[in-house]
Amino acid sequence: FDSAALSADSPLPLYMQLARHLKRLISDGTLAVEDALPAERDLAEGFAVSRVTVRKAVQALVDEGLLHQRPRAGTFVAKAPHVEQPLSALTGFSEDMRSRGLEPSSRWLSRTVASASPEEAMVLGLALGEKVSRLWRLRLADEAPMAIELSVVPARILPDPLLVTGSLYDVLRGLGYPPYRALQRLSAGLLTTDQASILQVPEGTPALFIERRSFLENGRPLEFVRSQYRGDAYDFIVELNLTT
Ligand code: 16G
Repeated sequence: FDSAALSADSPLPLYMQLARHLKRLISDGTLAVEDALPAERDLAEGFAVSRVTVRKAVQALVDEGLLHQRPRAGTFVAKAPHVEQPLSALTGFSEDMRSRGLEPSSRWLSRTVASASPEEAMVLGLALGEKVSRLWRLRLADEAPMAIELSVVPARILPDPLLVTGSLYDVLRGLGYPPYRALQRLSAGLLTTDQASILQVPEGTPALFIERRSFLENGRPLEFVRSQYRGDAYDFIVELNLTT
């Protein structure tokens, strides 16, 4: 225990400082998935704080899905849900998670309307200077971070990212622009320090990088997505057929 990690002079309440410190121990791998957290009493002594402070810090991380409690067994570092994702159907994250009984949610990393970059203009078939809505989101399942996703949609289709409070695909369908077809590229990579900290996994954790381009039924581009999926949380399943 590093009681110097907490400071009574900080404007941040002690329980939040402790929660932040425990989070760091999880994200740098000191506390691994399924490791038991030391007993409340030991944490309180080790960090020189009250048991109430420990309880509040632990509860905050339970609420965030980083820890889970098993009655009479203790508190453990939570595993991300493991998802088997077929690659044959054009579905969105929210519907994928719901169909597995997991509750989808998102945290905004940023949202902007801006002129398309040259790359975005080329991919989305836009004139230079045309506007796009950019939605950069952390996607979670039952509060566990699963993927980081940057979706870019022409602003004449989605004029304002603020229209999206839950599922992007639901909003696009509601606006009369249902995704009809998509091309997807999967590649393996290592997460950068920033990506790892957003996904709350140790730096250098393997990930799947997925790019998706979706199209409308008339063939016009609808979205361009770049995402980083946790390698430990996903298996992608493909059906193979004999070609004749
Ligand atoms: C999926 C799609 C992404 C799409 C999102 C919509 C992949 C690799 N990506 O994550 O392209 O924007 O679903 O999800 O599958 P939503 O409807 O929950 O916002």
